[in-house]
Amino acid sequence: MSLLDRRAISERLDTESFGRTMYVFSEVGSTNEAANELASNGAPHGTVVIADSQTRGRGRMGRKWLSPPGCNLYISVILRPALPARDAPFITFVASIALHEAATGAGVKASIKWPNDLLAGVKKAAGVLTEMEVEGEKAKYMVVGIGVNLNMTDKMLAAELGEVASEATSFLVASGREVDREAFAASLINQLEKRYTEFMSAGKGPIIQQWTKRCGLIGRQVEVCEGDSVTRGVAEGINGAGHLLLRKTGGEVEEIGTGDVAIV
Ligand code: BT5
Repeated sequence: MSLLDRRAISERLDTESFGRTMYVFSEVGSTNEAANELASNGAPHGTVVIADSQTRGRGRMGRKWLSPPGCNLYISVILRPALPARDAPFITFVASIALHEAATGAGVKASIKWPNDLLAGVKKAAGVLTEMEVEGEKAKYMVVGIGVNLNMTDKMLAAELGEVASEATSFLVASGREVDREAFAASLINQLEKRYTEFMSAGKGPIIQQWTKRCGLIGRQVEVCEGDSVTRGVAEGINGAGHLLLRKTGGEVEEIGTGDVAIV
């Protein structure tokens, strides 16, 4: 089973701060958990935590991110942006754009699904989880975590992901090509710094534009589930709060703050 080679990642970085401090583990509970701990102990902006496998990989709202060894990428980056806490969704969008670019570079036709998924075809190949420590109304630090299924075969997806397998895919299954994990990790880190820097200097407008271009939901009839509530409408985009805009049959536009989206 191949572990990740830290040097093979480092030598491909063209960043200023992202990945300049980098931890590569064979196994952790969760890279987000490790990064949060490092951040609370003062780790610098741009610190990267990568693991070959996770035993407690997490998704949103207490869900699990299944994280077998030897095939995928689990990565978290510590950010210390001067940002209001309410703008955290935009860090997820920045990461999704970076992920989409890195996927395209790896020969995978991908699309973004609000709020935090990357699809290859119609199935989920990656997810983003942004967490933060808040101080007053500002983020003291943020941790953006990304899990990407890279080299899982159909057989591995079925064996490792159980009931989730039918909704999940990997870059290998989607493109037929094996991905060099270290090269992909470096390309993702490079993209993350580039997109993050653009966001911090140019603001939300360009991010909304770039995200919308890569989103596979726009113009489609979708259903958003949040607890017991289901909202249907045509996805039109996102607004400055990071909410999904749905045009309902009556013509009015509803803003959705959280939920899981399905194309219907
Ligand atoms: C996410 O949550 O999609 C965010 C996943 C973030 C994972 C990364 S890995 C590095 C870092 N460290 C962590 O501990 N986490 C981050 P959500 O939208 O809530 O989706 C979670 C759902 O995706 C689960 O409930 C499953 O249905 C599905 N799922 C779980 N593991 C999967 C996998 N490996 N591939 C595809 N789908 C999966």
